[in-house]
Amino acid sequence: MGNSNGLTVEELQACESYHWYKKFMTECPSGLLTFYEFKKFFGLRNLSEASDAYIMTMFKTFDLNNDGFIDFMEYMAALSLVLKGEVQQKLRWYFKLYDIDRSGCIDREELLMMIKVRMSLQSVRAINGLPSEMSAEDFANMVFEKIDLNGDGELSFKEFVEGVQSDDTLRKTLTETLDLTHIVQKIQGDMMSNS
Ligand SMILES: [Ca+2]
Ligand SMILES: [Ca+2]
Ligand SMILES: [Ca+2]
Repeated sequence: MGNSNGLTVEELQACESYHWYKKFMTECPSGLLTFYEFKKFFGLRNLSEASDAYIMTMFKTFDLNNDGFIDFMEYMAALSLVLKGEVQQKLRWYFKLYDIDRSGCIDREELLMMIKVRMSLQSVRAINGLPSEMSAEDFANMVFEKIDLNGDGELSFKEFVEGVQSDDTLRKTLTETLDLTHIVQKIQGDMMSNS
C-alpha cells in the first residue's frame, strides 16, 4: 500500500498501533465509540442523509459484536484489515459493507446507493479507470452485467468475490477507491503533525 509521507509500510505499522490507541483514547476516554463519536472521530460533518446512512453501514461493519459501540479492538481489527488484510478477508468486509440490509446478497439498489454516496463524498476525485461521464446508474448496470452471472439481479458473495477479483476495473472501483484510505490518511496525517 502506498503512502505519501515516505515511510515504509513496516515503519508505519510499527508506530501506528500506539498512535491509533492514543488517538482513540484521547477522543473516546470511555473506550466505546458511539455512532456520533465515530463521525466526530473521523471528522465527518454535515453529511447528507445518504452519506450518513453509508457511514452508519460502515459503523455497523466495524461493530463486530453488534452492541452499538466500537471498542478499541474492533477499531483496530477494521483498520488493520484495511491496511494488511488478505484479499479474501477484505472482500468479505466490502461485501458486508455493500449488503446494507444484511440479506446475504447485494441488490442493485444497495450497489447504486453506495456508488452514489461514494461519488458525493469524493466528488472531486473521479472513479479511476472509468469515463468521467459515466453515471452511478451506468456503473451499477455495468457491474451487474459483468458479475451477476445467474442474472437474478442480486450479487451473491461468490459472484461478488469472483467477479471483483477477475476484473481490474471493478476491483479498483469497488474496493480500493471505496476503502478507508482517506480515513487512514487522515489518521496518518494527524500522526505526522503530532510527532
Ligand atoms: Ca462492539
Ligand atoms: Ca442485501
Ligand atoms: Ca446473482
